[in-house]
Amino acid sequence: MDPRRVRQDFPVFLHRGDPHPLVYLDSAATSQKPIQVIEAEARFYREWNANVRRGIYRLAYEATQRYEEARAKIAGFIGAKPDEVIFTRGTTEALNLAAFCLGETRIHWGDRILITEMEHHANLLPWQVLAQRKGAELLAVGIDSEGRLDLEDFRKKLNAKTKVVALAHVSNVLGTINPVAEIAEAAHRIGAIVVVDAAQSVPHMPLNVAELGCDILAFSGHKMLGPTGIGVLWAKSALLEEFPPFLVGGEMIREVWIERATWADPPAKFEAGTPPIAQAIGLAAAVDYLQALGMSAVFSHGQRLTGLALEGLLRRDFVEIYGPKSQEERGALVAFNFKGIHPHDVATLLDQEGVCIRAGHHCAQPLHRRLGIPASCRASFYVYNTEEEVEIFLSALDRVWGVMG
Ligand code: C6P
Repeated sequence: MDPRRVRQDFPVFLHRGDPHPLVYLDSAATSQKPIQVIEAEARFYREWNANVRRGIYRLAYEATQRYEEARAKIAGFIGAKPDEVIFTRGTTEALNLAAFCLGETRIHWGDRILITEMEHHANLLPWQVLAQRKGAELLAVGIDSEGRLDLEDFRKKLNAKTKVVALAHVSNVLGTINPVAEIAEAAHRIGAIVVVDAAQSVPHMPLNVAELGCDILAFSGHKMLGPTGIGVLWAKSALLEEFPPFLVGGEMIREVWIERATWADPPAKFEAGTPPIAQAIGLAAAVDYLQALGMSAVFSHGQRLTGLALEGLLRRDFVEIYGPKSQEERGALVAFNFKGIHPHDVATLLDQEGVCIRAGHHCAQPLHRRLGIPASCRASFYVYNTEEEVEIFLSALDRVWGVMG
């Protein structure tokens, strides 16, 4: 995979080259979009725009067909069946849906929900609210000094009362790749449901839900070259049959009376109202784009760049790094701090050189508390980043240290 060739498909790099070429190292927050995705969405509006599942005229039929084709493509990307794929607004909504529905069907007073200390708030707060609503117990599995999941702590906390284990596949701060298959096997032995927040993994690595062994998986379109406003909840058919609807309204019903209603089959049962039609079509174009690059190549490229960044950061003694020190255990991002300097200052000075990184708590406050820091800097990499950009980033860090250190 040649990132220089890939970059040419991303209009933002042509439009934002002044006064510095854009060095975009914040794809973990949201990725840039290739022209193929932008065009696919625009083409829908130009040529097929109609609401789906409603009209009996040809235009509406074609719009519905394109929307369902998008679902099938996205399902195939994660090795799932189309009817198991629910379109949501993003990972956050998908995890809220999962927590709400599991709360209605599986969680009772005194049950245990296990999460981890490295969760994004999107995979913490829905469980926290559910635990409070149901009188369940919410426990977090700890991490070791290098930010790996403490599997001994997991085994200790997993007991017969545990009904749900919810964890990130890849941490958005530590970068740690969690051993989901191993965790799922242990959780399934006691009958718990395994929910995976795959927001930081689906965009970056080949992923198959059957091999991963989870029951529910959530991810966002905008972190994988797709549009904002669309994400996916994948769940096993049996769970989707068992779950009540999350949102209610148009298009998710079979029959409605004033005092009661019956529900459509999944996935429609979970897609109340007009869905994100153009966004689904845009996301399918993003899947086409990633598949043309090859997900193994996407993964290796991310590993190579993050490995270079990690090596460079480890060589600088004014930098503190969070997460595993070896690249094999990480996804395509690295969080760090300059000793004694606020991450906002680092990010602001980098911005003056055209280098975009994220600074803050990255929606993972309990993790930052556990690390003993209020915030961190984070650089993240994707298909359009080059080795040269990693070098620009590292030498910009030296200049920042020269000014601030
Ligand atoms: N993380 C980041 O800069 P949404 O916002 O719903 O598309 O995704 C939420 C989410 C859930 N889980 C993980 C692991 C995530 O990384 C994110 C989004 C962004 O790290 C924005 S805070």
